[in-house]
Amino acid sequence: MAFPGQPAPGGGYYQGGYGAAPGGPSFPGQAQDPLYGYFAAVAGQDGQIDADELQRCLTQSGIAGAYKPFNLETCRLMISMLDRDMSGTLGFNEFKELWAVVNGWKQHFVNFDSDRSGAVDRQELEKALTNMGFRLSPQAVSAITRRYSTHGKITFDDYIACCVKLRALTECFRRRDASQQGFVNFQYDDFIQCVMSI
Ligand SMILES: [Ca+2]
Ligand SMILES: [Ca+2]
Repeated sequence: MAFPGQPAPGGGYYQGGYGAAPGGPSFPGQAQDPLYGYFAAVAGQDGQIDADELQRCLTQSGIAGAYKPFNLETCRLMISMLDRDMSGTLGFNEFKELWAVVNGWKQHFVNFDSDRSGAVDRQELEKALTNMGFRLSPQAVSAITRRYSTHGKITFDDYIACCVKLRALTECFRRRDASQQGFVNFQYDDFIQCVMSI
């Protein structure tokens, strides 16, 4: 059953052409992956991408296009979202997943930024979130808009930060919602760990 904040059935995060490998990451021919050389160059000697390296790589890759490049806090958010082994950095598989997710979100943003102003408004954000499978009340969308907009407009950088947080918190919630009914009992300390680590 879908509930507020929960992607609708069949509307998972990776549907709609995000390009992630079906059935989870599995990269036997890692060295042959076109993204691997790029990853290795960015990651440097430790073979891991930290927030500084991610910011540099996202800026240089031109993934933001004509939009303002990502700020460091957004890069930290992105790392916390996909840092599955809790190392604080991204390994290749984690980076590859991030790459696919960010490209998917960018596509959404471009689609909903219909006047190419480089920003979306509340209505456009609501459509984008619904399209991504989030079921949120108008009050929730308004609260998100207040938090992530400047003069009612949400820039690409803030939009990605918003998507990252929403996705990470939804996953955090869903992991605890065994019956998928939209209700979870949180211990205070667990709640703080969830929210403060994102
Ligand atoms: Ca590194
Ligand atoms: Ca990691």
